[in-house]
Amino acid sequence: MTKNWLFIGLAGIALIGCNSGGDQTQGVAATSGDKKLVVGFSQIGAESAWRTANTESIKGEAEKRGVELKFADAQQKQENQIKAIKGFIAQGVDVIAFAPVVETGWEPVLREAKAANIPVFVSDRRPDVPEDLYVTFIGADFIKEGEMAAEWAVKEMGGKATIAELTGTTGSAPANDRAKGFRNVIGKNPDMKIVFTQTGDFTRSKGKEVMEALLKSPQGKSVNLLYAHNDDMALGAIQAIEEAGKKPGVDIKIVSIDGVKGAFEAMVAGKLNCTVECNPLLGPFLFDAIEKHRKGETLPKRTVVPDSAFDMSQAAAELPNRKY
Ligand code: GZL
Repeated sequence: MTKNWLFIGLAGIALIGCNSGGDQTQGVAATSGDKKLVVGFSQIGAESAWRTANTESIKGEAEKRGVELKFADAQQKQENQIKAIKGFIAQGVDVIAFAPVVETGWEPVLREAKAANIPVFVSDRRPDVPEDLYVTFIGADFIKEGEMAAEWAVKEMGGKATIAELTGTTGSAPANDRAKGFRNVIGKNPDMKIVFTQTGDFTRSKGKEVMEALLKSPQGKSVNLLYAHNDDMALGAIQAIEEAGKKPGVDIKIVSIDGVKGAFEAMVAGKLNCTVECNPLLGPFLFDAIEKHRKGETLPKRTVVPDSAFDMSQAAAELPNRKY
């Protein structure tokens, strides 16, 4: 089966003007006549700076386009997301969008949305369901992000390192794929050895806690490179490394993913060495896709938002440009 993927630049898709509301074939605007477009959005939670920026982008774009947004925060629990989606179906929203906290367990509720003839748009993370259950999936290529992190690490460490890995939420697409991508590259370098891997659930507090325990263990003594699946866990680990009397960014080099402002500030301070950007500002992409769909256009099943990597040497110049 050919993959119908679309790579879009960060400028996003040009907004296409729409007309009347309601009829999915004639094209609709976010507001038309007396009825606002109603979108139910199930968000994962508020676990990281990335997620906060993602939420602000979704909410801001809905407001800008006059969309009535029903927003539900699931506190990182899948059962809360499923409950929210069922609620959106019961309320008869026009569109459902969600960021699946983990990959599996979505098929029954998405079949209910399909039976109710409510189109579903996937934002940020991939669900493991048949493609006919959603219109399109908009998000980054997490495997590529893992590969970019590893390519930087191999170069920085001269192909030899003892690596600790802080993984994201167990079962989530970013955790699965960032681990896979990292190993795609590390696997080609026998002296790059991953000796420890544990989840920090994408949070700063858990990242600190896990790193504290590692540094107290015999294994921790030999670690000279940390790979964190997101910046928040890396920032927590930096605190733990300092409290253990070691220099983050020097004694233990650190590469992470997201590209949030805190990571750039840590790089300027010499405590973080590289971050791979993962753009959270998905609001414009999502609402462009919804409007194109309602205009009757066929969308690609996959819209990849591209990423780039930034190291310590670029941090000071890039920091003022950061939007999140
Ligand atoms: C990635 C996103 C991840 C971020 C984390 O697209 O799903 O979830 O990397 C966030 O910061 O918690």
